[in-house]
Amino acid sequence: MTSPCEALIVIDVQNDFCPGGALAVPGGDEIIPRINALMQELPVTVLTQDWHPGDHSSFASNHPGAEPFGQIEMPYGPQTLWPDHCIWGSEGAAFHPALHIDPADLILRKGFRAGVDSYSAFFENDKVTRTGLDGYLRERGITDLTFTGLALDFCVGWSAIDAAKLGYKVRVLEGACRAIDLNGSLAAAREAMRAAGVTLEA
Ligand code: VGL
Ligand code: ZN
Repeated sequence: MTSPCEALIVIDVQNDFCPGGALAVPGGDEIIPRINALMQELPVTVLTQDWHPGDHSSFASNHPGAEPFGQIEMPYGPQTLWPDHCIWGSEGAAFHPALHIDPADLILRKGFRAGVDSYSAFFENDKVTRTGLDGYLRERGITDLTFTGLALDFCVGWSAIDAAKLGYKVRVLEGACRAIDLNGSLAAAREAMRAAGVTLEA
């Protein structure tokens, strides 16, 4: 039995993060059947969508001379630069066609302000601007969160850590996630999740 205080959070299962996409995560599409099945088991499902304007500051193409996967200093701290991805309204920003969209109660978009990235589903990368997801979940009485999706070491990890800091009981199903693993980011994310009190399950 599942309790009504539980929600499944599905992070960024979009074409650009799947094989063939602009920022493809290896095996990104392999997790979709399990996520679809989980939607039938948990009482509430939230999907997130990385959703950037073309002039987004996380795109290397908007910084002359910069390369994807490099770093820049933003007013809010260091920011990894990415290939152009998940440009709002594009096919790359659409959910992968195999992902079941209909069971979702909420679709939350993030990263739509040009000047600040948003890995976490709760806070933008400045760590203060809220997306509104915490208010939504609280108002529905949800206390326990199960995270799945892409990428484990960026948007899933940052979201899970913020959720734990906000007081939710958090588990991440690693088998229902895939990672980018840039410069040791996967090991670092696992360590940071554990330190924040996130439970990592297969
Ligand atoms: C993501 C890099 C840039 C993610 C989003 O969904 O993990 N990673 N934008
Ligand atoms: Zn992004």
